Amino acid sequence: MLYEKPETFRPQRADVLTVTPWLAPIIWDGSFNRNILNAQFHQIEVRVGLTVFAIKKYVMFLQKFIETAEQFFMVGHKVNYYVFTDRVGEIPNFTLAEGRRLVVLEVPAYKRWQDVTMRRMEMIRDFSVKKFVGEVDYLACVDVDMVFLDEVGVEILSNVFGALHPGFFEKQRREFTYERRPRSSAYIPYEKGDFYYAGGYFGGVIEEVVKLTNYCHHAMMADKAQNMEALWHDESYLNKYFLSYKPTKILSPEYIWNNYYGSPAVVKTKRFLGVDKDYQKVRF
Ligand code: 48C
Repeated sequence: MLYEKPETFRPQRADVLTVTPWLAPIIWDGSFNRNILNAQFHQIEVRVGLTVFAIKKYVMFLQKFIETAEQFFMVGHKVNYYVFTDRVGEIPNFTLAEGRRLVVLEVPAYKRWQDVTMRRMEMIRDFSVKKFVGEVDYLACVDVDMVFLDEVGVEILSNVFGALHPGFFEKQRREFTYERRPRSSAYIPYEKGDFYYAGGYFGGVIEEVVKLTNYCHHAMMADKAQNMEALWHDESYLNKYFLSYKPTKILSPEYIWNNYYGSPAVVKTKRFLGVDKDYQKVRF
């Protein structure tokens, strides 16, 4: 394989931070060579799981999610789509490329949408231990009301990774919508915090995903026991986790974008985009 020599005095991106103070890479377009990475991950025959929850009305997002994932997510590698749903009969039939399969996991639907989103942590933890650990090497855990528009490949893989929230990557820490009530398990004071991570995108090796989801679930249950629920639900608990247990890789907002935030030049490609939806129609 031939490629340009990496140049000591020519950083790949001069406009954005591409490594954190704890030496975790921040993945921006132009800062990596996917051909080299694909060769590395093909060598180890990597197996990647993608978890997605399609509970109640959100089953409507699955068609486009899977169709576009087939075009852009880990193309050429082994992928298991793990679809958690209460509506098994409503999951469309998909013809998937070689080495890829879709596994439907029936789970109960919570009444409140806050509980639906928060209980994902508990469910991902439980299925990781009893199923995923034997089937895949890495997991990516994402929202379903999304579509893939560009390549999302093995460049995202690391021991434990998160993604910069598109609404906060240009902001200061005191502007982050962390949970600010000291009584909550998700509490982060104004003088702390590295980044604001999106709740709809995290992952890593199974062992690390189990630690992350278990921590977040227990933190939620501790708040629930004192009748509290963090400001942004699972996203608040995820941000608390990543403050103490820092991600080993961080994905730029290219990996979880929403057009509500326009098209800043620094975001050269919107790889994974939130689907505009009428919340009234889907949040019963
Ligand atoms: O599957 C559902 N059904 C619901 O009724 C509410 C939430 N969800 C899951 O939680 C979906 O996977 C959503 O993507 C996720 C919560 N995230 C969102 O609703 C927006 N992306 C913020």
